[in-house]
Amino acid sequence: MKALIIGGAGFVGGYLIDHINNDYGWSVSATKLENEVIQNENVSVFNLDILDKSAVVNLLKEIRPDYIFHLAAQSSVALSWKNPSLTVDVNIKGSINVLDAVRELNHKPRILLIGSGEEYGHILAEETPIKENNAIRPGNIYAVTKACQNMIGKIYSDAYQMDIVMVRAFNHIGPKQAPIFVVSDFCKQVAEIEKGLREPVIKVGNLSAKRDFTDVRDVVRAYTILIQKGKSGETYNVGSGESTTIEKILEIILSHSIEKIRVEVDKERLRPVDVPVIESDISKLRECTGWNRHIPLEKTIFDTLNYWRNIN
Ligand code: A2R
Ligand code: GDD
Repeated sequence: MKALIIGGAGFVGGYLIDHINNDYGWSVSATKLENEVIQNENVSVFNLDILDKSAVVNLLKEIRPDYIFHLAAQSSVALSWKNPSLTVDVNIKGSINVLDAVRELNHKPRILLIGSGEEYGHILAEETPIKENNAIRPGNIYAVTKACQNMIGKIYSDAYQMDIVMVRAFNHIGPKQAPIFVVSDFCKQVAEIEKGLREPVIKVGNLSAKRDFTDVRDVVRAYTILIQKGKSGETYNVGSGESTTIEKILEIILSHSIEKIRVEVDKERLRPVDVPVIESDISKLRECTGWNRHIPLEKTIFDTLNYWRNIN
């Protein structure tokens, strides 16, 4: 099998490359932006900006992958408030370029399109945990772009009989994640406080939100099973099935440190809209793949904190 990971230099990409190399005999190619780095000898690396449609076509013709994991995105909800047009360009136009380039091929690779639990948005109390066939009511620009990607994926699958499996990924976390995301951000701040690099005050945003966190190492296992077993044209939630308040996450992180740390809300970290609860129902994923999380939340948080402690 030939697997191509588009957006391979990102957080999930690194773990996905390692997982395929360690657990599958597939050959792996991965794309990155010109300024990014993929340090792995067991992968063929290509520069690719998905906004350049002809570059996508040429690369796909050269590699002729059997499986395509489409991870490339502007992946931050926070950044999507600040840069909505970039988010729309990369997540919608970029995804159309990938799908349309695949349509032009004379073979039919299977594509895993990675969307987001954020697509559900304003979830009613009785709709939690949320199933794939629930109404979607996106609450921010990022969520809209991922909802669009999902709908466009379904159209390409139905109209052109393309082999597309769609995912709605809930929050995935772990060592090496960019500190623009909450767990990585809080762990980095605590590690810097412990090293005396900042005063003992942790800056936080909205602590009341509940989100569904899964270790990235479990998430990539779900992706590799779904690309083999997922039903074409279908969407699958990938999450833990449980939600936790950001306040609880903070409490766990702080409990691992002996420093006396004061918590301070930073208004800059509050979003214009932050939906209160996003929690997945993962029965469809379980039925299709038999997947279960292996790594408990506390371990992921501890690993992430230690990652930042070991960064010089
Ligand atoms: O924005 P950068 O410089 O971090 O690069 C990201 C890259 N990317 C692109 N690749 C090709 N063409 C573009 N025009 C383009 N714009 C951005 O996609 C980054 O290296 C990668 C996405 O990785 P992360 O931002 O680390 O996201 P993560 O956590 O790996 O999530 C994977 C997927 C995304 O579709 C998320 O929206 C979804 O899972 O949750
Ligand atoms: N980033 C950040 N920083 N978030 C904070 C902070 C802070 O200081 N304080 C509280 N939060 C809250 C946010 O308001 C949000 O409710 C929650 O923590 C999680 O924020 P992020 O970690 O930035 O992730 P996200 O939920 O916006 O998006 C992530 O999950 C999506 C799936 O649900 C990303 O991984 C997306 O790519 C993914 O699609």
